Amino acid sequence: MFFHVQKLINEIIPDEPDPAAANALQEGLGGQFGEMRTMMQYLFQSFNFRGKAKPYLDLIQGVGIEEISHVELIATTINRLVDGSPRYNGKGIPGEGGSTPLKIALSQGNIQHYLVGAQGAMPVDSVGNPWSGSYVYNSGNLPLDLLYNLMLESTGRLQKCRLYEMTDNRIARSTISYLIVRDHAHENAYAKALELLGVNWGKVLPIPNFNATRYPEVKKLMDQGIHNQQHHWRLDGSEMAKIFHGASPSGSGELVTTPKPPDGVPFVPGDERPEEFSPGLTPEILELIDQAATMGKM
Ligand code: MN3
Repeated sequence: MFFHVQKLINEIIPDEPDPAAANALQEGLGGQFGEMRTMMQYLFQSFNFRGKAKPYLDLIQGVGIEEISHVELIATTINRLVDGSPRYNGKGIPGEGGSTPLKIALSQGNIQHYLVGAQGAMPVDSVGNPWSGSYVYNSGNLPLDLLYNLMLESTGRLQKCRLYEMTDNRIARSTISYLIVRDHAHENAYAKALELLGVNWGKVLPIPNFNATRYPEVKKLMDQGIHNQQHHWRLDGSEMAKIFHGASPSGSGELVTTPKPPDGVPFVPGDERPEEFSPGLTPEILELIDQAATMGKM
């Protein structure tokens, strides 16, 4: 059972739209090593968990629940990057006199962001392949699952560092930097879990083998210790801290399981886009919505 707070897990810094960057970020959402995979992989591993290793279940499930918020964060970031990029901004009637308010779709990013969606994120990768359930690895063997999870986080972080080097748009970078740091935390979590199972992973797999503090936005978050923190999201108590504590396996300091989730920032729905017929509410429909909202107050 899950509860929900209508907030984003981290702040998205405003900047100009950038549809090419939005399309690059689709890899981090719906790609083979993207947030949809981490979310589904850890949730399926926790749904199918067997036996008595409860702290391991709590760790995998806690990270999986955080990943739901990462899917939400990167999808919202893609929205902000693509939304308003045609610069139509409600001037006149869309298409009036044969004008082409969506012309940008023919030359920038992913045409489907304008043609199939209404300037919003899609569950696809950066070349448009739909997200696939076959990306999910859940062998049922705990050490193997943990090893794959570590590989998944490491590859995710690698790709996000490449994304960082592709764009300096602040909308994109605020989320890319946050996800680089959280991937590092999750690498620490799975590496620590393997370490406690007797795997000297640092010798077997020298990952992470690069220091992301050369990226200023990442350094700022690491200075706050966000790469060494993990929250469990549980209202009924969690045994995650039995694993996520002590020295970080990547030598990044002390691991801390926090008693309280991050504060988050308010979620604001996007503006209306008449050139996309979105949300397409006529005055008559709006009146019905107003009526429903008023009734709800009774
Ligand atoms: Mn993630």
